[in-house]
Amino acid sequence: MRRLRNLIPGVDSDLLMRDAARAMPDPARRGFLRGAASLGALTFLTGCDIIDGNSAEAVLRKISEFNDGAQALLFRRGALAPEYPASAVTRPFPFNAYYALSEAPVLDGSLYRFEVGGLVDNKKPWTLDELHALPQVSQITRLICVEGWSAIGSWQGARLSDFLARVGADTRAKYVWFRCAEGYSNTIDMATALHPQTQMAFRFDNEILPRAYGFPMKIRMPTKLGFKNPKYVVAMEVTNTDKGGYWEDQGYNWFSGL
Ligand SMILES: Nc1nc2c(c(=O)[nH]1)N[C@H]1C(S)=C(S)[C@@H](COP(=O)(O)O)O[C@H]1N2
Ligand SMILES: [Mo]
Repeated sequence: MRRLRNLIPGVDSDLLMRDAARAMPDPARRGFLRGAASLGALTFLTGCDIIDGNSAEAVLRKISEFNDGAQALLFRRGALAPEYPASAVTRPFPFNAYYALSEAPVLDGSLYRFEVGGLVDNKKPWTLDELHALPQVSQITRLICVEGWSAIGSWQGARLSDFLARVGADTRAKYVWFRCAEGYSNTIDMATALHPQTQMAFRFDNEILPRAYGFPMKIRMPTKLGFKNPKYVVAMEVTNTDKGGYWEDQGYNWFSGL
């Protein structure tokens, strides 16, 4: 049995697998963790031969292929993603998008207005100063990208659940949709939107969010894969219609998390 070690240079594969295992059905997860998170165990549990797929990407893809319905059943409000000490933060933290950093959107913070729409009482747009004045929380969590890497980052911002309460969102609605400056988008389920670790992040490592990581706002949800975490977010809509998203529309597993 080949151990999932050193698949991604600099990343502790055991920790990565433990995080990833959270997306599995419970008996499978326990068996998987008991089996010391080996690639052989994952092959056994998923019934797929991924031993030749010699990369974390293949493993993560297998996990994300669990169908959305099965994953939704697994979701337990309050199941938290692991948090880490400040010393564990990956430096430099990677930039990732479907384009190079030189093409990343450049937003003017003073002109920025966060648009709020759909099933909410108050559709007033928010300035950045208003958003920064919301109660702030901090998290040091792992971002896992389906492309086969993961990194631990430190984000500060407002709980999305607090914001949804403040704008009078109908939290019986099924989804929250986000639109980004360059056209990227995402739909998440309401349970994830209300999750205590789902954050409107305005800072990375206690500094204003750099352009690379989504200035002025990234929606950070450590219970979901990296692509479900939109950067350069300019609008939000509370809705009962699944409006899809950039990667979801290209066939990526919609739920992609726990
Ligand atoms: N607006 C926008 N958000 C995005 C993306 C993007 O291309 N555009 N890429 C996603 C993907 S695939 C990942 S892994 C993370 C990467 O975040 P990072 O650059 O802070 O590491 O952002 C996600 N959010
Ligand atoms: Mo990603």
